[in-house]
Amino acid sequence: MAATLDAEIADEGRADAGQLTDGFHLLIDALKLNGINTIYNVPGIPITDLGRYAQAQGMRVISFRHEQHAGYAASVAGFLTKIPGVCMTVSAPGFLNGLTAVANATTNCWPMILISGSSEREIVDLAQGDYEEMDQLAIARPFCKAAYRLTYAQDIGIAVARAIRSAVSGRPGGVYLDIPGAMMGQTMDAEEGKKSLVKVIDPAPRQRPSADAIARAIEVMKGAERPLIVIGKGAAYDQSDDLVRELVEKTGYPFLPMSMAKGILPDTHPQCAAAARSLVLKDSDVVIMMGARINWLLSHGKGRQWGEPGAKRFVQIDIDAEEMDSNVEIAAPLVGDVGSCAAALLEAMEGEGIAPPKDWVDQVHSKAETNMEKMSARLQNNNVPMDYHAALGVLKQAITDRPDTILVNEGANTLDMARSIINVHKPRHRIDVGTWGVMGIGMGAAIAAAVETGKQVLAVEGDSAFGFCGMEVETICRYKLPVCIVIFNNNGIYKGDGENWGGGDDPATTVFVDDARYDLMMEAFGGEGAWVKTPDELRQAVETALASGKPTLINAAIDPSAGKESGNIGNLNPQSVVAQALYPQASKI
Ligand code: OXT
Ligand code: ADP
Ligand code: MG
Repeated sequence: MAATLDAEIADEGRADAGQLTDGFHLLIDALKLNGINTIYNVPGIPITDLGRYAQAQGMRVISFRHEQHAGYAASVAGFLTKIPGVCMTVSAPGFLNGLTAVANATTNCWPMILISGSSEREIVDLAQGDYEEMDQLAIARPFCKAAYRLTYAQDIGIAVARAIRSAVSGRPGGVYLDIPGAMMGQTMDAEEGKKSLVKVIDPAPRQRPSADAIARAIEVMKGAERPLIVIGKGAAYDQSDDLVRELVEKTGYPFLPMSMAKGILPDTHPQCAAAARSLVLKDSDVVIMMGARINWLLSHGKGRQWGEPGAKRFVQIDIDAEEMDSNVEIAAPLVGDVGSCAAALLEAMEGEGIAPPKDWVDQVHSKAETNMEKMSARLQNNNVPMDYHAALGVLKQAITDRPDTILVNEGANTLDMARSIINVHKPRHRIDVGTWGVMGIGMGAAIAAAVETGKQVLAVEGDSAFGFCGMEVETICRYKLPVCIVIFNNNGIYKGDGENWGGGDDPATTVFVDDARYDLMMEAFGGEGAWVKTPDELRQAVETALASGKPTLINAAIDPSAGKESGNIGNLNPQSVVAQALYPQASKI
């Protein structure tokens, strides 16, 4: 509903102007018209009132303590719902804080819109030193999929429509919308304003692959002796869960879920090859990529991990044609959305006798079983201080008991071990550091997951990872969100037992204060805190938290020596023979 300003207009002697609306309300109306009902924001000049008015007009406005986390929340909302999440910030510093999240959203192919207030254009363009002066539009451009600036309130409808379509169509990404403060105060006739709004029809049209492309893919699949399907978070985003499942089951191929694709088919599915990762990557001969890039997370499709160079044939399903051949030759590119491609493949497979040889399936199954048995024994340990396995064994069971819980996960060891240990049972029920491996996404992700789905969230956080976003526990308490945070507190980054290699009094660069009481942070804001040192204590605390739905922070003491440098990706740290000669400690890492 466009707000009417009769009273104010009358006061100002402008009653003859009729019923007016303004930039503030047109923006709110344009978002609502397009099904965007939540804003993740940090208030301040010039958008404080915009937040108030949005709340007054029935939108949910979640105010954060820092824009980066509001931005991460918006991006995760986009991932979970396919509707761009909106983050709203003030100018210059607030905008820059939010920009990290837009860049991260674009990198992850998640739709979000960053809306930032900006200062007087004339003053900014002449660099005359306005309040929070910055040429935000120019700065935003390289970090997003599209960037737009509004000058006139009458263009709000079109600008919002453009922002939404840019964010969700084709490969989704982050969009920046610059709203100069002066524009928000512009008024126009309410009826005209209403007519200027645009409802975006079919913002992300289904993209069907061509029949030729499907036939080519079927030919490749027919020749497969050791096939594999790799499922990525593009497939999770697509929400064609039933079609993906049907394709996997009808082909009978082993499947490897990338971390945020876990749960499209449950990790406990008999065809899941997560526990035979090395084997399937190395020995497969045909690999079907579904919404997953062949980037660093898959060693670019090359190297020892992938076996004999050039021996594999790839079928790749991706919404973005430019993704094809980015790292390796794609024998059968399928440009389209995951659902349409899966449906077309299913249809074309009929009667083609596509099935994997039994010995390949048996081999993968037996490797996975062996790895899972080995793992299972380690999860039972009762060591004090706890190691990662003991603590994660408890959390694995908690999620098995409550599979509707959304798992958020960040850290290095905390991330890598939780990924392989905690089974995910439902689509889009695992949110983590994504393509950039970014630390600090945890609280924004947890808040968005709780707000967008209403479900219980379990955030499993390294103590360093949590430190990037810890102040948002106040936000969690303020909005009374069902979020249970478990901090794996090993007193540091990767490990808590590092030494200062110069021998001075300062602590090592990677260690934190011993036994930090993160649980008291949660208590400070009225939530529940627990400091646990054994698997039994952890089990009890998690059970209480998940049963109550109350904001809870469980500070779980983990052996400071239990982790590995950089978790599973230590190989990415640069090496130098000079450094190895200088520092004997280097070899111990
Ligand atoms: O097949 P094999 O035999 O190979 O075995 C594999 C699987 O088959 C098997 N497996 C299983 N076995 C049994 N049962 C089951 N169910 C099962 N499932 C799997 O297990 C192995 C391994 O399988 P996995 O995990 O699938 O495979 P792998 O080889 O690990 O996969 C490769 C990758 C690359 C796909 C995978 O490792 C991956 O996804 N990695 C993501 C890594 C990542 O993104 N890390 C985060 C960044 S690290 C670093 O940059 C950090 N920083 C710097 C920083 C960052 N990032 N951001 C910002 C803004 N500033 C700074 C910082 C500060 S981490 C960090 C903080 C760390 O400290 P914390 O305190 O937070 O955390 P702690 O480390 O805990 O202290
Ligand atoms: P992961 O990290 O899980 O391997 P990536 O983020 O690397 O996944 O890859 C996701 C891919 O999915 C991107 O290349 C993106 O273009 C693609 N994608 C996004 N949405 C869709 C969709 N609806 N259908 C098909 N592909 C999609
Ligand atoms: Mg740590």
